[in-house]
Amino acid sequence: MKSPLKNQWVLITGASSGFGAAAAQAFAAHGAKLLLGARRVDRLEKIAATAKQSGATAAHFHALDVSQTASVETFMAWAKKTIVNRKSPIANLHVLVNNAGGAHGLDTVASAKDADWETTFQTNVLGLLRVTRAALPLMLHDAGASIINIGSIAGHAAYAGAAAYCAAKSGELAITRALRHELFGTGIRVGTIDPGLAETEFSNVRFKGDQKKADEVYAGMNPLTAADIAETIVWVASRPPHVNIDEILIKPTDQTDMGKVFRRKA
Ligand code: NDP
Ligand code: 8X3
Repeated sequence: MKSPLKNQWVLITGASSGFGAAAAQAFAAHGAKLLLGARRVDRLEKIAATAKQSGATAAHFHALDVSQTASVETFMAWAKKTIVNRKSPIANLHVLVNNAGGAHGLDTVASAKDADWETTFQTNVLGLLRVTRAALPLMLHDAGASIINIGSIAGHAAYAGAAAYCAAKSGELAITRALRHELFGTGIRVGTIDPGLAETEFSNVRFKGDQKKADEVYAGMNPLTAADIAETIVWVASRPPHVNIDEILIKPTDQTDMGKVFRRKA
């Protein structure tokens, strides 16, 4: 059976690692056409090449820093130019995956740094808003298009050391819900996928390159994988146009709550 994503344009932010890179491969397997953005362009180049081998009808990439309005606007102008050609004169972005983001530090409010708070909000909250604002003119009404935001279990509960990250992911949830109201009647679908612990580069980034600390986060438990989330993103995007998957909370079986993780002894 032909996938509803075949030949459809899919834009993924934060496609250079983790969920975004895995989503590129998962959409590629459905024959989608990819627009990939992140700051590490060398990585995007490799991911786009692999996606083409995995079945992507097209795989293009461009530098994107979601924390900078000018970068988002340049990126989206490039995306529009890439989509629009003589055969298809109207931009028809089918799926926007707002995935770029992450946590910076695990410090209490009493000891955290402005720079970490600012990066957290610039990427997870303002970046999501900027990219969506710039992408909306490229999305057709009533064509089964989707905006899929990546939230977190951290948007549903709080834990010590993550005040800014939890606030940012609560913000992502609020933005998703507001957008759902704003786009009501356009046929553009809006939803959020909110994962629990998943082993990607997330913890390495949070702990500023300290891989030992990052590994401890997943010690003795079976975390989610990037492929698990990519599969979910593609499932959401491939529902029939009248179905809007609003919110999904997805956790490892070994995690029931933020701090409640089952760990096997070595
Ligand atoms: P990774 O660190 O593996 O990937 C993060 C991606 O975001 C990278 O591609 C990175 O690209 C990109 N990114 C970060 N900052 C920017 C920026 N300013 N502009 C553009 N791209 C940026 O982590 P994950 O794949 O795990 O994270 C993806 C999303 O999932 C994040 O929003 C994260 O908060 C969320 N999440 C993660 C969970 C987990 O446990 N792993 C659980 C729940 C949610 P580059 O550095 O090249 O710019
Ligand atoms: C990432 C999951 O538990 O590290 O959003 O905050 S957690």
